[in-house]
Amino acid sequence: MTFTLKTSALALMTAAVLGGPVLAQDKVTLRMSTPASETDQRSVALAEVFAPAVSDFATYEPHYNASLIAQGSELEAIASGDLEMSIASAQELATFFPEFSIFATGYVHQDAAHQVAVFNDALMDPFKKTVEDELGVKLLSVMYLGRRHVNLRQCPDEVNVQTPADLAGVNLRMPGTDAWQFLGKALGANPTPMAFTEVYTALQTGSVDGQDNPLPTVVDAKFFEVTCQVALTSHLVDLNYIAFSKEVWDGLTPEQQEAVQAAADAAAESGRQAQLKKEEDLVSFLTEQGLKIYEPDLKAFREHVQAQYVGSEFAQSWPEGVLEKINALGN
Ligand code: KDO
Repeated sequence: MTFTLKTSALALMTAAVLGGPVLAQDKVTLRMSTPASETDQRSVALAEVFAPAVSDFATYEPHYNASLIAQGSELEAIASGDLEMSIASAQELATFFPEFSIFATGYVHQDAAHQVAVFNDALMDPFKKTVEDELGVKLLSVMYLGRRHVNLRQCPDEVNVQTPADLAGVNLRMPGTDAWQFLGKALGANPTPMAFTEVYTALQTGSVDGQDNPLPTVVDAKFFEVTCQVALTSHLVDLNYIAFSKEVWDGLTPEQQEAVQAAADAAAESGRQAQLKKEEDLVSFLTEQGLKIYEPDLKAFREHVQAQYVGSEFAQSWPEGVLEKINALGN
């Protein structure tokens, strides 16, 4: 005991005099809250790529399954200093800044590469600046969540999803913000708001008919155990932004800021590749599990969804010319 105390006292003095390694208590703690599980590819990328890259000066502290902050309240928590990081959706940002609904609109982003091109383009600068100035949140990088599809309890002999008309009367769980609910309606369904962590039980008990998420989430959250079909609508190429407290950022040295930015970009890239691979591989896994997976009339879905946005209150909030710039960055 005495030996340990003396040793650590000596280590402290040496570190103080020689400017030695940062001690654990000097490190900044980065609490990250998400509704996602620990095995979700975005969580894995942050834990395995982001965390070690900043570990010299920061302790990454992830909280999964919305165990620290409820889904949708993370940005407020960062703004009030109760959280340092989250993976925020454009739909959540749209509750503060309606113009973000452009990135939450069906059939706007074309694929993962398009998301990256849009995020890194100058068109994003005013969006990022607004979030930084008004919410104290920095959007560091864009994470790929994947192509969202319609996943139902009913089998195709009961509900065969070919066009939006086939979703009439279907209670489709969508996350609980206006932008999500609008998308559910635009698909032709009857959207029901619900937190992600409640979806499995709701599907199991039949309090909803279905939900929409990318295939990796259907597997990770085990929705395939309580559903019968996936109609590959690809209605939203979905994303999350790595959101970081501006107050914490401002307290870092320029070298540390550079390291945080590089770590976020590397984690996003690693998560993106893992998620893309899973999307490709999981069709056969889900088919083996007995799910019926098929492609509906995509033209009918795209045209119907896009028509709902034209003239909507969301479209009215989009800054002039941004949709054209986004489209120009695609194929
Ligand atoms: C969901 O609630 O369906 C959703 O996919 C919405 C996303 O924005 C994201 O928050 C995600 O849940 C969670 O990270 C859980 O995967």
